[in-house]
Amino acid sequence: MHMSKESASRTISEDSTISYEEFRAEVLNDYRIACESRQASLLGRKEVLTGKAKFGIFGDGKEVAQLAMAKVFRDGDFRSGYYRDQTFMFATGLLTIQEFFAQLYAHPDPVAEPATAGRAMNGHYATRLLDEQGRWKDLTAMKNSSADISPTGGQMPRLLGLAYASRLYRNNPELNKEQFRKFSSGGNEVAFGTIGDASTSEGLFFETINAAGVLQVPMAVSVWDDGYGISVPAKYQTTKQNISEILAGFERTEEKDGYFIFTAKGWDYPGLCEVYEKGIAKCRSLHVPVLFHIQEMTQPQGHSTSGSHERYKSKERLAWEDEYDCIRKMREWIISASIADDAKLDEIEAAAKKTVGEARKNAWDAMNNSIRSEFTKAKELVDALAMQSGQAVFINKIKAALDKSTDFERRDLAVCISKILRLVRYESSEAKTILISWFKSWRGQSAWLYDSNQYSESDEAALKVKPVAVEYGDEASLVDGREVLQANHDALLKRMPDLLFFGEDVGSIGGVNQTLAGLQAKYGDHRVIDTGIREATIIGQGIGLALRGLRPVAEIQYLDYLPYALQILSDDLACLQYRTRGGQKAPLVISTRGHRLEGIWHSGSPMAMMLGSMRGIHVLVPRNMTQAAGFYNTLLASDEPGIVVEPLNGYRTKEKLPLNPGEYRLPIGIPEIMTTGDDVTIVTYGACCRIAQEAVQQLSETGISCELIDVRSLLPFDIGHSIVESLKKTNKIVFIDEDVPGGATAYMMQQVIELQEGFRYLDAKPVTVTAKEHRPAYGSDGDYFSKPGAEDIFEAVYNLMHGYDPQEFPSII
Ligand SMILES: Cc1ncc(C[n+]2csc(CCOP(=O)(O)OP(=O)(O)O)c2C)c(N)n1
Repeated sequence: MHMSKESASRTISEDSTISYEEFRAEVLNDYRIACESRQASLLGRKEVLTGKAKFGIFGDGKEVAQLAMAKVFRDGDFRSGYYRDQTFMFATGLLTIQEFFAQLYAHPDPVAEPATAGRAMNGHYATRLLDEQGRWKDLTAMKNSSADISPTGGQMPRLLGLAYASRLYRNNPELNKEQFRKFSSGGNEVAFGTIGDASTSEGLFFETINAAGVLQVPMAVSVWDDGYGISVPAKYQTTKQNISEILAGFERTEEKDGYFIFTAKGWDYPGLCEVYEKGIAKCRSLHVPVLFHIQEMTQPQGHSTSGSHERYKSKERLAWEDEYDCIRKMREWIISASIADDAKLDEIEAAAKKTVGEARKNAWDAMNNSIRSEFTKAKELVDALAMQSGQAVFINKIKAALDKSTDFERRDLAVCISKILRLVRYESSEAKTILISWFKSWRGQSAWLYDSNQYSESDEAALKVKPVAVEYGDEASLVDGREVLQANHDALLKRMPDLLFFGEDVGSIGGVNQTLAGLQAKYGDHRVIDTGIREATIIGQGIGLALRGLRPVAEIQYLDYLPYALQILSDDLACLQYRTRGGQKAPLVISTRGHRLEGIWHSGSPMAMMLGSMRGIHVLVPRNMTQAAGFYNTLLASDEPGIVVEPLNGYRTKEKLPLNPGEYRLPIGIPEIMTTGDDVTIVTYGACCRIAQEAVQQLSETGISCELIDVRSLLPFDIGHSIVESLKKTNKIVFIDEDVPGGATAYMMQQVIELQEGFRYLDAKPVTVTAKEHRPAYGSDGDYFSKPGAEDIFEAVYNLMHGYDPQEFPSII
């Protein structure tokens, strides 16, 4: 490739006013970063193959395009990408080489490994958006990366929201206020996405591409195309084996909105710089989505350390990859453009090798030094114990294993000490007491490295939100439940300029149950918004908005459709605080409705599905709309995500209209005793409360007194352990819901019987009453024979009493 120095300098730099010397320095600096990144990949693989690290996945073969992308990435911008992006992270200054190795070694210290603190495998990038107290930093003053996840394509839904936030910040004048300055500078931020060519086969990719085209947001997606998804070539992945060709229908025309689509070769440094400069300028100024299809990329070391690509790539392909290696091509171009000679480039390469070697060593030493002192202390205490023990020979044998250990895993230490303490279980000595005390405290601290930040630990944590009582006038009017929510949301929208509701049918008609009726007309279509039918990206949209400081309420029309979004809820939202060790948060509120309708896909109460996959998101199950509103208000006063399952049969049920909508806050994790009683404790939630109430009435007619408890919130569950207090009185307990057998009732039972030690107070076996295993059948009879009704509850409780006192309660059937 030949080009003049002048045209080269114009092409490479966003700033065409720079001198030739500055241009040359920029090119050589890029070359240095590319070489360092390649060395990091090569050395990283060695570390895995020699057993120092467990697994490695690297960005070799993708370096040059990422240098070009980094040039147009500005403060305030966000990345949502995947495991190949190390060069971009180095080039933008978001990752040091030492941090790269710290992650490879899983160093559990957020200072050494700021992205995940040793919690995610290598190649999972993130920047810390929060300060030590969990408060937002000024995101406009730094470059940002949302936290990567492993499932391919999973970065796409969040990317949509990151881009959509710019649109809102630019177009909503109410957001042009001091309190939002740290999140956006007039909506000028671009959200950069990266994805492998094979991962574009995922539905999430297409759903996101379509949604961003509809919304016209500043989203720049780069497809790194190396022709394979692990071993499977493009012909099995992509129609026509060409993602930009098949996305051509999305391209913008004179008449219609759409995408700007660019293609470039992954080894063509000046060409890449040119397309990124051009594409991002349009994306940023016009708020138009842009697709960069970067072709002819390579993978010099194969997919990951788990296999070798010689198994599935032909000799010809391997030879081509060698010839078209992007760094080799960049070097050829530098020489042909007379920017530097061989000697200069050799010098840069040699220096890169040295720099990376040193950074690796520093990362390794830092990791080991942090544990070494703990080993030394433990060995001292074990020696002291051996001196005072009859088991010295055996103790020393176990300790010898510790002495031999060179890779200093805390796990090894924990195993050894546990075994030693078992040996001396019949002895007592001062040394033993000291060792036990040290061990307990050390084990607690070590566990904390991995068992913290599941939920917010900031002052705004949902559990710290102060409750506010609901207020009623002397003659509060009775209204439909949906009006209670509508009044609440109206008050919230008025008070919170950063709040927005969006989902299917949410905007123009105000929701399928009219809980937002009239509010779009009142607050505008940038506050109360219709979306396409696309549950996964509705959630992604919410995550991205929340990451950029807005307060989104994303609606999933019915709980039965949550599974479309479940992967993103589980893999992205629920573990965000955890996987960044408190470095990021996305306080997204999800609104949905469930229970008590009829039919296989319109009646679900798959609570165990949620409980098993959404730890990290509060799961709230109000029994009426006043409670639901109280939960929305609490969540929106906190910095945590939560889902509110409104009871579907409650929208037309009459409730009193509160005087303080948008203000009252219901505490989470606090059950409510609905009826007091002495014989049996009944624990339930949501729509089942009403059915249980009916059964309680019928049971009272047979002389059985029930204490009915509405748990109100499943995650967290009864944080004050109040249910066991009821059990102490009744000594009998029944758990009821309409999930599958062994579903959420089993979860509640575990919480009360095991965690709250309820087993101590039982006079009879604990009972669960649930729906059947099959999905609920349609029609009133189908419903009756599929889900628990008042008769089922009556029977279960009565039989329990019969077992306890057959004389007083003779069997009925
Ligand atoms: C949902 C999901 N399915 C499968 C995998 C396993 N997996 C990891 S990477 C990968 C190939 C991805 O190929 P591509 O998108 O082309 O990216 P490349 O690694 O080539 O850069 C697969 C199948 C995964 N991580 N997530």
